[in-house]
Amino acid sequence: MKKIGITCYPSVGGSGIIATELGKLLAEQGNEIHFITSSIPFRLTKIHPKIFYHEVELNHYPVFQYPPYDLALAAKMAEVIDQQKLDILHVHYAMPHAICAIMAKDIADHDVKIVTTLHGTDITVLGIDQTFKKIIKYGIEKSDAVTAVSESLVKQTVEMLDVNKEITTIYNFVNEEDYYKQHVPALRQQYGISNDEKVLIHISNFRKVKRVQDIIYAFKQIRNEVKSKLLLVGDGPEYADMVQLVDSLGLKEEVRFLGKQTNIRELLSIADLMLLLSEKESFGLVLLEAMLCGVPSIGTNVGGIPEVIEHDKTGYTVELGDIDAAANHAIEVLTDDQLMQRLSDNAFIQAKDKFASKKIVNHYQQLYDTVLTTN
Ligand code: GMT
Repeated sequence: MKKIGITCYPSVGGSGIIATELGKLLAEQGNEIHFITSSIPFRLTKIHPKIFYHEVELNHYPVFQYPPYDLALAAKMAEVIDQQKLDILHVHYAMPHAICAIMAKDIADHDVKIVTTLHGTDITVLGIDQTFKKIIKYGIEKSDAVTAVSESLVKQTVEMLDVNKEITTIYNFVNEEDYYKQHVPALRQQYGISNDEKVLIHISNFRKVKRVQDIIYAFKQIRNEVKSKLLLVGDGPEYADMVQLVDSLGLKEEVRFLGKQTNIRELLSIADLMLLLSEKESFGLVLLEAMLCGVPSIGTNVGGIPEVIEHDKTGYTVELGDIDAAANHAIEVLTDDQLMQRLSDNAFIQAKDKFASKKIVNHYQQLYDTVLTTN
């Protein structure tokens, strides 16, 4: 049994989901888990006797223009390391979490090992900024072990930051108990989807990198050939522009904007095909969620996406911005039942095998063991 501290961004997002689900599964294996976060991670909904939550409090002192989150987090981490005698502090996101963890390790009296998991945006977005480059590199190099969620992210981190540190790829996972195909015919009706219509789905935070407009343009072509509806799930900076684009293309009746939703499993259960045409994506957790529900995907040949979607086996990958290719593959899949069945079966098998939660959690456990037995 180990005592493991976990820090992540607790609000909605793939990294927060991974950190929380990892904590839950590690607790089920008998470890004691201490979440050190600014609010309760949104997926931490059930009480577990081996899971504890330590809140990082942000006080507004008049001398500070902004509350110092980083310092408050480092101080809380040091307090929890000493009080709980943590063996491992596993932080998700190098910036600022790895740096805070290193500071906390220096402040604390009890010895702790720092494991940092890179999720993508901390490198691909923040790493471009010269101001942060050195501090992210420092956080990575001073960690006792570093993991990244895809081979592509490892490569990118080494190239962009010139880091002198071994980075282990540990893929993301999804708890198989939460994602499976459900029979929900009423939901189709509620969204006005008729029996002869196919359903395409996109789920994201509607940031620019997700290129939601490419999905809408591809859908316009798909809709010309296949009777279908597009479900756009999520919210973010591009949302209003996307609503306008759908209006201007005359697709208001065919495209449903659902906003943020919690019951993704049910929505995936009525979907035939997932679209993720991002320009940056270290992994694309939604692809894996879809695969477990037997939904194949069309994604861009970008970042970690080709490690998740196996071209012509579990879906298709297309070049960034190649809307025609995305639409053509979608039309091919949606009009060929045999092809659809093959991709759907393969996607499900791949999710259960290559990305099995048990396998991934064991990989993290092995890494913790290695870190604890080496200086
Ligand atoms: O996609 C985002 O903008 C959110 C971000 C996050 O912090 O959750 O996602 C990143 O981490 C996920 C979990 O590892 C990955 O599945 C996403 O691909 C990655 N996003 C990007 O690389 C843009």
